Amino acid sequence: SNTLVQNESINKTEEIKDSILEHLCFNLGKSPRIATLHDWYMATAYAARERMMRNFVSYTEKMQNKTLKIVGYLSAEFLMGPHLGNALINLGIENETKKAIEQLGINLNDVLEQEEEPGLGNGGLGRLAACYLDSLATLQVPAVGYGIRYEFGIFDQYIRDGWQVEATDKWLRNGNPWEIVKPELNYTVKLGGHTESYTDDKGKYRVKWIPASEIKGIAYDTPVPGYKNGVTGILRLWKSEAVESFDFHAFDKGDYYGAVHEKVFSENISKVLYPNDVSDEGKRLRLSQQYFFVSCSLQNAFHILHLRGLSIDEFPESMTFQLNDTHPSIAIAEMMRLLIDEHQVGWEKAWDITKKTFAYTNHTLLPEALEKWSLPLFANVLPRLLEIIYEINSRFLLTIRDKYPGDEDRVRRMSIIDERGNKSVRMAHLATIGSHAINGVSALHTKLLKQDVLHDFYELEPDIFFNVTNGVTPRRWIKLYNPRLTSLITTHIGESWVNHLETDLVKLEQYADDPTFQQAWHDVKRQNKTDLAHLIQAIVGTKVNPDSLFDIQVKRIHEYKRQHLNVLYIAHLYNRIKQKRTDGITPRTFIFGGKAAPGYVMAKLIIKLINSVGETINNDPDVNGLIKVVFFPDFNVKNGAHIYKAADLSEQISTAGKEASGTGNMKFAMNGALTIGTFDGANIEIMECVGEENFFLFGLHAAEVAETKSNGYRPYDIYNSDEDLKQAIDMIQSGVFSHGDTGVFQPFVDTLLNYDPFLVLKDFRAYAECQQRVSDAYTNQKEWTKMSILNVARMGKFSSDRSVKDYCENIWKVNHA
Ligand code: 26M
Repeated sequence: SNTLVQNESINKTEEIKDSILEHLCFNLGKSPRIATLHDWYMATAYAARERMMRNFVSYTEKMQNKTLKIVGYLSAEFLMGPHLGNALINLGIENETKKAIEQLGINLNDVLEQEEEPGLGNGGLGRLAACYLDSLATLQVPAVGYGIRYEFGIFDQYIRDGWQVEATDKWLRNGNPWEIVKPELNYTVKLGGHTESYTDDKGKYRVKWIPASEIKGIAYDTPVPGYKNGVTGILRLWKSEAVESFDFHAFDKGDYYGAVHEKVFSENISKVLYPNDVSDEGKRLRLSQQYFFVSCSLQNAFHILHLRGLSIDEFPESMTFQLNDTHPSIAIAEMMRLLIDEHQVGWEKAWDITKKTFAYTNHTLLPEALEKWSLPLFANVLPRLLEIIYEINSRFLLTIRDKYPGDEDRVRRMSIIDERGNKSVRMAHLATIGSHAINGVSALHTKLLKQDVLHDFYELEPDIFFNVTNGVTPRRWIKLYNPRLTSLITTHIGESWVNHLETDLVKLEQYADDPTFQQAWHDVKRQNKTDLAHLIQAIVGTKVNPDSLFDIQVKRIHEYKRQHLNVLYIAHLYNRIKQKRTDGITPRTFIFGGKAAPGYVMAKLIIKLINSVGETINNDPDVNGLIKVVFFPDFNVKNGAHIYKAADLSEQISTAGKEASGTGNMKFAMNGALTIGTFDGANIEIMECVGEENFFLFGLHAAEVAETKSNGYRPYDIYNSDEDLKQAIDMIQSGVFSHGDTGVFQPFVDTLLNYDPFLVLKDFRAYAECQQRVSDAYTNQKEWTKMSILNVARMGKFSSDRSVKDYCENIWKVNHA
């Protein structure tokens, strides 16, 4: 049978080679002799896509089955990462494709390197959506991911003179072989204008929306392969275009420029991803984007309902929608509009259907991140939807007044409309009131959600609150991006762990004390670090030592994530080195990566600070390479391939209560990094799983953070009472890292000393002490390796397969494999 398997593999290799050559000729019009590496990438991508499409067609067919509930995952972001490597893994053809490509005289890694990733997301929230699509397909859940086909994704980051510089992400410039445009799948979306009431032929009061403009959304489908199961799911992204009729109207009047203007306006809607991952600027175009993709998606859902031969009443059994944060929450009002205005359903029944259909995931507690739209703006862009929201609100507030007579303060707190100051629409309230399930993304986050941000709603309906702790896909984050570790694990426990992480990875525990296994484990990490060291040398030009401790913090730059706490510790170490107090300092390489929102001045200053500290330390002969500091530019999914697998230490040091979950923390730990982290988000659950003795925990609890602040926190007092901290801050202020310039980091120092909103100073001492424990632990390499093995063995819970099963069982009530 072994030869049979071998023959099969040889046949497959031949088949793939033929397919690549065919696509090279017929789709790219090239012969192998003149084909560029990019041509080979395109041809290989088409060959992989072809294999997925067979499954895609049969799966789409299966979705016509009326009795299967389809999950619609509504998200303004899908941060998919490069497709090709992942497709080969999930199709189970990575070895054969490597051979096929080699036989054509090309190296597969060079081909993979050609792919420009679709960066259609900012960070955690967008990447979570991508991991969930992988798990949905792997668990054979009928699902569609609905979003926006941004022409420009998250900006490319460059570093010039230490500062972040942004460049447009032209990801479509060389074509996108993964999408299939469906011009016949298009819907019209109204914007602006006003409403008019009228009486219909049955004498009923009705409302008509007369829009100022109309745009068309076109479906672009990307197949999403399940892991070796013959299933292909769908990512359906909408691109905006002009409605032809508007062009004709302008042409009739002989207004050529007017017609073109219409086209430009329409195409603007899906032009660019907003690069903010926290603070909301309340921009008209952003609201239009949200409404645009939600309206297209819901109209598509009604279309599918019709194709399946089902009635409107059967909507909730036919489809369920998950709202990925409030960005798509206008869907609640749009669903009501479609039911009432377009399908003549009465209010009560429409509301019943809507509530049964939607569920809402909250991803943040930060007040500046809770979406609010100014009332005048909302009325101007979506007049009919605002009327519907008013009606939802007034009916809802009636039930509140009924349940809590005389409690007008509660009514004000719970209202969808914030009446204080400039009136606004609170999207989290709309999402909560219109959903049958609300969830947070880690145990702590859900607890705080119930306690603070949505407390009144929790009191009203405690049973509709759930926790679903986030997870990440082991296919991409271990098997694809850490092949050495994958083969070591698979040699010892077989390969079932790839789609049964929760039950099977734990089999590694038996090898934790095995010296041969420990050596092999250590060698894998060492080789991964060497790879990263070469990449850093090539990209940044800094030479780093693979035998030093690789201490990595990669994530969006934000004050609540406290990259500057890390920097203060580095400044402190430098100070010790300059004072010849080097005892206890373990050789370390500090690696940072992450983008700052273009308008977030403090985040950009933190990037400059990291680079300045790095320049000073890396070039100081007194340091003699004992510590190094590197800023890895343009952190994204593609670069993540080289970073997570090379980490010894994962920095998860947000102010307790601020990081809803974190998912990078999971990617690091399941690739053998130990974590230095606060009592925040999923860190707590990771620590519970891997064991306190295998985790470096420090700092305040969420409750202590709140307490410290309410007691009148004075950061200046801490600065004055901690000599190490004082010296670290003074160095930054006095220009040690800025060629004597005392002005550049002044805003940074001022904020810390006078406000320090995220308690950096308060946690500094605990952090420094914890970092010393890390350094001491790293000197015992055998013990460290054992802790690393146990971390990986016990991370099974954090597979996105487990998260998606939780959603299926508790929220969507759908079956899964
Ligand atoms: C809002 C308004 C305008 C423009 C952009 C936004 C916006 C975009 C993305 C706001 C927030 C966005 O994402 C927030 C996010 O990524 N949250 C993270 O979600 C992860 C997945 O649940 C969690 O692991 C992180 O803790 C949480 O910060």
